[in-house]
Amino acid sequence: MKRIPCMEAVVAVLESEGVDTVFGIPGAAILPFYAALRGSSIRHVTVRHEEGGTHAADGWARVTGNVGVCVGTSGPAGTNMITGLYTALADSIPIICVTGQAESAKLHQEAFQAVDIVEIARPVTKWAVQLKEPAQAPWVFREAFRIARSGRPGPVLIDLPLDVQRGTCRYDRDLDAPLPVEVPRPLPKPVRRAVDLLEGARRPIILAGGGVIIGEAAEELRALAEYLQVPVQVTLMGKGAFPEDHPLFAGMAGIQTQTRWGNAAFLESDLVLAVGARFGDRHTGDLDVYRRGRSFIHVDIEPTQLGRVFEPDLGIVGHARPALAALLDEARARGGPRAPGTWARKVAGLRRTLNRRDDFDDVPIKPPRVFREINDFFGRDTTFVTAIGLYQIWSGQFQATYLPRRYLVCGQAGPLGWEVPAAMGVKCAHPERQVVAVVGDYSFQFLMEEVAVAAQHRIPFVIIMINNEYLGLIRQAELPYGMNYAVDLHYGEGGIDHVKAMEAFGCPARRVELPGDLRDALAWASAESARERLPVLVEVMVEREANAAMGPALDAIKEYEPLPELISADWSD
Ligand SMILES: Cc1ncc(C[n+]2csc(CCOP(=O)(O)OP(=O)(O)O)c2C)c(N)n1
Ligand SMILES: [Mg+2]
Repeated sequence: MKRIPCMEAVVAVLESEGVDTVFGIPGAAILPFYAALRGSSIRHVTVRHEEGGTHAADGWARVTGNVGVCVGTSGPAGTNMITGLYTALADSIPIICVTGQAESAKLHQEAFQAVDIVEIARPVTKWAVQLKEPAQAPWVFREAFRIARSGRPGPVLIDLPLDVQRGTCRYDRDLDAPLPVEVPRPLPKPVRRAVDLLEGARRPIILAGGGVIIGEAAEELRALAEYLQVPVQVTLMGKGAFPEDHPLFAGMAGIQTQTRWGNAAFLESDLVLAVGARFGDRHTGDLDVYRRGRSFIHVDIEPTQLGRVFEPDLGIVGHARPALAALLDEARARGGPRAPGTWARKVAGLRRTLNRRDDFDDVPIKPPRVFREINDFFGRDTTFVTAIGLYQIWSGQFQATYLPRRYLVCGQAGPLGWEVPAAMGVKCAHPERQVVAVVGDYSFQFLMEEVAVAAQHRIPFVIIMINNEYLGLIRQAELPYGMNYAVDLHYGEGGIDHVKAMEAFGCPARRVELPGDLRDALAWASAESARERLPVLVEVMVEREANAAMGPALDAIKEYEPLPELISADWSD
């Protein structure tokens, strides 16, 4: 077998694993890898910060379902990747970070930019490993892809000392292929028990988490819900697992990203079938309220997730797709499809009556109005990207999503700045899709340097900024402390002029202050970004101290805006 530079074998593995784009920054300690990359079919996008590279790889992975790759040199490049690794671990996103490293013999000598990145990355990865032998190079990478994809997906870090990178190995790409990934099927007995419970419940709901999207199980979810006429809720990470205009859609329960009717429906339910959901604290709020009066079936691919937050009445280990399919098969074996009953009608009634207003005409603009315009203007196929802040909470409450992998949010870790690089990763994966990043003023400033990358590589997307010139979420969190401290970003005429900042990157931007101008601005940004092939910003100046509806428990959400008048409804048969 031919002997080749081991980094060429590694790049051949990347190609065969379906990687067409990598995000990174070269440095002296990773140049043998870059030398191999240069001769490959893979596109390298030079980011402006390694954290941006990890989030771009993460965005690419969230929409392709494949493993995203980020590359950097030794020392600070790897430490800059830690937030991205943590984000990917928290949200079960498969990415591989590749770091250069000083020569093996120098690692104990405080060499320039030699840091023990494997130890630093260990708690935020599924596997962190240093390559020791050139002969292992292709196999360590194959295993990294297998680990990143299997079970609950997640990140891997591979550290490459310079001397090992320079080595050779025997490798023939024609004799090699990706390693198989197991798709665990549920056992028949707990599936039968679950259907017993579903049939016995009077007011069941299915709770779809991010696992339904990652597991490509949206079709199976819909078929099961329709067959048994069980209303479906989604978590924030599950947004898109079920079309929000479906008659069985039951909204979102939660203490932040929730709908009023979602919480009401959840509190009325007597059984929750949770699939690929982890009972995150921003979803459950106070666990006594969350659990009281209902039983839980918890389906998860990762056995150690069962019982982690609270003990379910029934736990089922399995991949979301075969698990939902098995539940449907079992339901079918027991009888024909159900007709919509009182419970499904009641949920539909809650939806009509218990909502929130988004039709405000106020100046300054009230944030819900922005999301009304976003829902009206953008098509169902649009991919939205958002991170963390009040703007994310309004987005979760007001934005409608219809398809899987169209609503991307860094739900658990919530690193500010995630949107711009993640949107870039999405657009690299799907150049034909309309991509929209919804950002806060502060979050945008976190990694705004990545706009330069999109401008250089002509990666177009729309950025909609909800600008309150505040660390708004933290300002609201400070209310119970009676303070407004260290959160105000306002200075001069209106803080940073983001329009000018975008223009400095060579990108178009527009500022909107009146609600009536929103639609035009969105249409302009959408057309302009497609025409110029550039990121385009719409900066929306909103009411500075507007608050989002939140609370400590599902039954204790504080509303800050006037609610729609209650329409009386007759839910009876
Ligand atoms: C890296 C990081 N640092 C700090 C925080 C804490 N944090 C959460 S939201 C927020 C303020 C966000 O402000 P902005 O982006 O303007 O959104 P807003 O809440 O005003 O809508 C901060 C500081 C965080 N989530 N991530
Ligand atoms: Mg803000």
